[in-house]
Formats: sequence, C-alpha cells, structure tokens
Amino acid sequence: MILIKLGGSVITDKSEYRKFDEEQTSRLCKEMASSGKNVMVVHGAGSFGHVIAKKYSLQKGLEDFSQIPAVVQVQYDVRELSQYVVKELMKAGLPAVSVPPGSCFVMDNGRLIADNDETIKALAHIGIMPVLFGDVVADRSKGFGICSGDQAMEVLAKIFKPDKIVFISDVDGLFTADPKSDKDAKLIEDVTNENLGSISSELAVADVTGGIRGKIEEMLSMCNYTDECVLLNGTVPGRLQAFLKGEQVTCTRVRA
Ligand code: IP8
Repeated sequence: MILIKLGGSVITDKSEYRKFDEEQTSRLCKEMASSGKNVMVVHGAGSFGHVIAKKYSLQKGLEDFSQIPAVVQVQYDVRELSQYVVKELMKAGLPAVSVPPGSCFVMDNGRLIADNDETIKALAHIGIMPVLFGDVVADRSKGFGICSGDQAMEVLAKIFKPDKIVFISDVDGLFTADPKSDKDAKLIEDVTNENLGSISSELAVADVTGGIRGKIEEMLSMCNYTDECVLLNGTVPGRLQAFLKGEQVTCTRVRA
C-alpha cells in the first residue's frame, strides 16, 4: 500500500477561508486511480482549518472558553472539506470514507493516542479506504489539541507499514531557501539524520502545526515503518502518477 498525504496547499487555496480546489483534487485522485496502485489518503486542513485555528490560538489547547465556538467551527469545516475530498476519490473509482480523528481518537499533551484502531483496520480489510485528516481532537491534558494530518499519517504508517509514504504539497520538495521568494533556492534531493542540522529553520511556514523542519522530523521517524518517504509537488500534472508507477521524478527523499 502507498500512504499519501494531500497537503492543504494542494486541495485548498490557503489564502482564502474555506476555498476548496476541486479541479486539482479531482486530478490528483484520478492520477492515484489510474496508477492501479493500492493507496490510502490522508489530507491536511488548509484554509478550512488553519485560518480560524490560528486566529483563536487553538494550537495552545484550552486557555479560555471563548475558544470553544472556534473549536466546533474548525471541526465542522474540516469535516466538510473531508467530504469534498472523499467525493473526488469516489468519482475516480476509489471507495473511501471520511474518518474524523476527533470522533474516534483522543490526544494527550498534543500527541494522538490511536490505540482504538479497530474501525480503521476493519474498513481497510474489506477494501474501503479510511480517509483521516487534520482535525481538532479532545486532549486529556490540554482540553483539546490540533491533530495534524501528519500525525494521522504516522498512526497509519505504524498500523499498515506502507511500501511508500508520499507527502504532496505545492513545491518540488525541500529547498535550501524558500523557492517562492528566492530564485537561488536549490532542491535538496536527499535528507538524512546527518544533513538535517544544516536545514534552515527559517523554512518554517506559518501553519499552526509547525514548519517544514517539524515535518521532516516526522518523516524521519516514519522511515521506521516504510522503505521510502518522499515530498512531492502535486501541482505538476502527471508527477504523482509517474511516482506511483515507479518512475524517477523530481522530489525530496527522506531516509533515516
Ligand atoms: O493541515 C491541521 O492539519 P494539517 C489541522 O495537516 C487543523 O497541518 C485543524 C488546523
């Protein structure tokens, strides 16, 4: 199985609250289906989650009960986004169902506790793809917490030990500087524990779930459960499909 995270930057317009990119999501789902590979999808929250989560500091957990309307609004919005993603998967012929982490798991101090994984395993066993996503989840010590799609990826990687793990975003991979503002930025094709230290923390992006550095650290720890873990640009038509078919494509490979 190949575990794929559709980042919020490819399925939504991150600059506009609740703007779904139907065309791009549809294309990516079709690329998955036509590759003929067995895939499982997780997705990020994009502008359905980060805009309000940031405004009300939801990443800090419960500080003030005035945050509660924002908590339920984000939960509502990301469930709606998930239905849109699942609709595109189904249109492409991939049987999928949205499984909100906030409805079946709990967190403790910001980490997802996924000991109750029977539903996910049972769905996968009968050929239905459980689609997890970035969500607000009840937290034993902080009241609530932000569960990123990356945390959901880690849980699924541990359960299913996928052949490959793919993180899809709107850039070619990890760069020496921000490729959107620096034309001299160079793609780093291989990241290991050894060269991680040289990666600038300035590459952090303004998401409540942390920047690229945190993502790479999560990817390194996921290498325990898979042979190959990559960052890939989903805005380039055909690239995901080529990767799934085993062709050489532009991307960053993370190795433990
Ligand atoms: O987009 C964030 O998940 P991510 C979840 O995978 C929320 O980082 C609710 C902001």
